[in-house]
Amino acid sequence: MLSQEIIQKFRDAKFGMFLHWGVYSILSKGEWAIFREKIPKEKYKKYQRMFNPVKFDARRWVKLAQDAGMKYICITSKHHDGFCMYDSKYTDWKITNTPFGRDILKELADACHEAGMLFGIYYSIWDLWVNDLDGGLNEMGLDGEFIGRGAEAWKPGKSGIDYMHNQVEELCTGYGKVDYFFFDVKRAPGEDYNGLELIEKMRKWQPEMIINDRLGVPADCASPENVIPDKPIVDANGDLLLWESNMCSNKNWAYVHDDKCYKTSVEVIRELVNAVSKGGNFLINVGPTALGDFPKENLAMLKEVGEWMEYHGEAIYGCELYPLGPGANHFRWRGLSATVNKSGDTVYIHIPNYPASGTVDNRVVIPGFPDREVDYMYLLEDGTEVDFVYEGYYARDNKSITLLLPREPGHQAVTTVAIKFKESIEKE
Ligand code: JFZ
Repeated sequence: MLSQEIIQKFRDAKFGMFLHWGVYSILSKGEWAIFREKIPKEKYKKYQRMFNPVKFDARRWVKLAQDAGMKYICITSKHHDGFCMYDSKYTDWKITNTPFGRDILKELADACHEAGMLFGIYYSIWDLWVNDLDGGLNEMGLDGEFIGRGAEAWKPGKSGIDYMHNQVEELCTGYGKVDYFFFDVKRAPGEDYNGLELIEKMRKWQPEMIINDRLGVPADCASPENVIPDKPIVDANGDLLLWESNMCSNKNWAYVHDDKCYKTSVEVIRELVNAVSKGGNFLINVGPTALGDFPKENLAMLKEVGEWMEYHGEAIYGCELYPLGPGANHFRWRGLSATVNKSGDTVYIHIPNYPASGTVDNRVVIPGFPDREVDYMYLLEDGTEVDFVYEGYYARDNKSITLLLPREPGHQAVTTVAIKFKESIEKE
């Protein structure tokens, strides 16, 4: 197992960018295009001849993520269509055999290391082109359902497992430090990839790398998809586990020209705050175009998220969930949430959609702090002091607190109030 220190370092990073990018981006029908469109494999090969993302600029991508307040990125090195976005020596079906010819993973890894951005690799275990590793993909129906032997019957074979272990070795040894490894995905109970042995090898290649839980063996990070769980993810003892929600920014992972259902910055900020207030990380996806651009809707979203993060980052990075007292459920049900910084001297109350949610006029009632007395409060966005009174409806002992916020709305996405306590001042 990894040390708590390494786990905590990744947890503290909170916010990352997921990138789904490959030859399928040309089809613009999602990363499952070959299956969904039932394209014969021979025909699909033409996308290797077509792939030429002349706008790709690794440093620019990393800067866009950094300016949005993200601390890590995670890119598809290979999706289920088997196409390698890096120079694998085990296949010709790869980026270095396109007109573009450059090792995209290498350029991104270098740009991340240069910028101090944590670097993560997504790797699909299933591979349409590899015998013994196709996950039944060659027998997949329109909606990804098995139409052949069926998921239950499918098992990976030795040559496939070797291929996969070899590629994981390439990825873990050829790209400098890798901070995060995102396997995708063991689905059927019969799938066994010698995962324990692989993880043992991976720990040697990258002793500080977080490995997600989709290889089907115990690993470091749980990976709920397209949802923020209702509650923190904990182990049998109730201790918080490392977890990260990964989420599309529209309705697809890879670029789809026709999919304009992009999340706004407001939605993304609220999802992030929701995840962090439950002790989790948040990985928002971007599907770059065939040319290597980000969709303009994503660019706008990233910029605005970055503006919010500039003022609110202290309530996110390195923070923990704050277990409020009696009334916490009611408080959360209203969409309100809380985080606390490492030293514990500041609690942050997050109010989405102020003044509409959970508020009466300019008042927001929060459960109190039974053993601490509040000294002062202010808005993170501009430092304006927030008045408060010890009253409300959460606890009979009058420990509820009513925040008296300014009349005009705060940040539309999430207005955050920082609360400082008397004891923490006296300690100094
Ligand atoms: C997988 C991929 O099939 C998909 O294309 C994308 O890359 C996504 C991130 O991962 O799909 C999954 C994997 C796991 C679950 C659902 C979809 N899951 O655990 O619910």
